[in-house]
Amino acid sequence: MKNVIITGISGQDGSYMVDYLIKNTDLNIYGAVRRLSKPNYCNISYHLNNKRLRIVTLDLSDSQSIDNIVREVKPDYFINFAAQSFVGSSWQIPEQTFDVDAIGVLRCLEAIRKHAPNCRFYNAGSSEEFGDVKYVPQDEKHPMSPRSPYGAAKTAARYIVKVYRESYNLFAIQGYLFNHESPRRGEEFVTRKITKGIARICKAIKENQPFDPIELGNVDAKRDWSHAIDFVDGVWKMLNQEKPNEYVLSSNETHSIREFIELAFKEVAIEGCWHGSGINEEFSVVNHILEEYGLKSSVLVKINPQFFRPAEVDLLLGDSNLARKELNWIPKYSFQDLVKEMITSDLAEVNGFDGINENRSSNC
Ligand code: NDP
Ligand code: GDR
Repeated sequence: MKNVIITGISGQDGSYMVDYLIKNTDLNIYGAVRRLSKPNYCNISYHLNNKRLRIVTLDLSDSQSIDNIVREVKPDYFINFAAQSFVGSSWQIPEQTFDVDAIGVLRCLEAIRKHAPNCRFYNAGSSEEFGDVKYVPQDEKHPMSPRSPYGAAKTAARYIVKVYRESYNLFAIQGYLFNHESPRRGEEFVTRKITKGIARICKAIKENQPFDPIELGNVDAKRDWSHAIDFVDGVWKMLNQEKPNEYVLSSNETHSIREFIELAFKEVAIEGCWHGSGINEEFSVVNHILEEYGLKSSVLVKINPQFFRPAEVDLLLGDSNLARKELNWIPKYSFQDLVKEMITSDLAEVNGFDGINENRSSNC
C-alpha cells in the first residue's frame, strides 16, 4: 500500500485533502500536525478514528522532525500545505514566515532527497508571488513580483523546488494557486471574516439587539476566489501527471471585497448601500428595511485603517486554462455557490448548531 504525508491537516486545504484521499484512493495517510498547547483537530475530527489516517508530529521549522518522518514512512507522495499562511501577519512575523514558508520547504526537499527520492512532492504556491501584477490575467508565465514577506517566502520556495527538481531529478512541483475559501477558512481571512460577521449581525437582528459593524481594510482590492474542494482535486491531478509541470489554479473571475460584501448580505436578504468615502466609507442598511424592521443599528461594515497592509496586491485574476486543458481539471463551484455555502455554515454555527459533518468544521 502506498503512503502519503500531508502537512497542515488542521488547516483548510490539508483537511480537504484528507477527505479527498480517503474517498478517492486507498493510500495510507500520515497527517502532520505541529505541537500546540491545545491540539486543533476541528477540521479533521470526523476522521480521527479512521485507521487509514495516522497523526504524526512534524514542524516545518524543525528539520529533525521532518527527516525522521520521511525516513520512517518513505512516502510515495508528500503534500506540503503547512505554512504561516496569513499575508497580513507576515509583516509582523517576517522571520518566522520566511523560516516556515521558504526554509521549511528546503528542509522537506532535503529529507526527500536523502530518504525517498522517488517521492512526488507538492508545495503550496500562491498568486501572492505575482504581487503587483504586470498583466491580466496571470498565467504560468507571469513573472514573480511579491509584495509581502509571505509572497517573497513563497517565491523563494518556488526557486528551491525548481533547483531540487533539476539537480536531483525529483518530482517536485509548486502550483500557482489563487485564493480559495470554504467554511473551513481561517477566521481572519477576509471572506470568512465577512460571512462570520454577517451571521453575528443576523443573530442580533433576530434577537432585536443592536450590533457592531464588521470592520475591514481595503475593500477595493480584487481577488480571484474559488472553493478549496475544487483545488485539492487540482493539486492531486498535478501530482499525478506524467511530467512535473506546474499549473495555475483559479476561477478565471475577479471580484472586489466590496462585491463579496454586497453578495453575502444579499444571501441573508439584507439590502445595504455604500456612503461616505475613504476611511469614512460605510455600508449601511437601506432606510426602508431599517424602518420596516425597527433595527437598533444601521451600519453593517465600516473601514478600519488597522486592516490596511503596508503594501497591497490590488488585483488578482488567474488564467487556469492550461490546467483545465492538460489536467482535465473541472472546477465545480461558482463564486455564488461559495458565498452561499460559507454564509449558510456560519449562520448554522452562530445559531447553536455544533455538530460536525463533512461540509464544515466544528467550532472548537
Ligand atoms: P491554513 O492557514 O488553513 O493552514 C495552514 C496549516 O499549516 C495549518 O494546519 C497550520 O497548523 C500549519 N502550520 C503552520 N505553521 C506550521 C509549522 N511551523 N509546522 C507545521 N505546520 C504548520 O492554510 P490553507 O489551508 O488555506 O493553505 C494551505 C497552503 O496553501 C498554505 O501553504 C498557504 O500558504 C497556501 N495557499 C493558500 C491559498 C488559499 O487561498 N487558501 C492560496 C495559495 C496558497 P496549525 O493549525 O497548528 O496552525
Ligand atoms: P490574501 O487573503 O491576502 O489574498 O491571501 P485575505 O483574505 O487575507 O485578503 C484578501 C484581500 O482583502 C483585503 N482586506 C482584508 N483582508 C483581511 N484579512 N482582513 C480585513 O479586514 C481586510 N479588509 C480588506 C486584503 O487587504 C486583501 O487585499 C490569501 C491567503 O490564503 C494566502 O495564504 C494565499 O497565498 C493567497 O490568498 C492567494
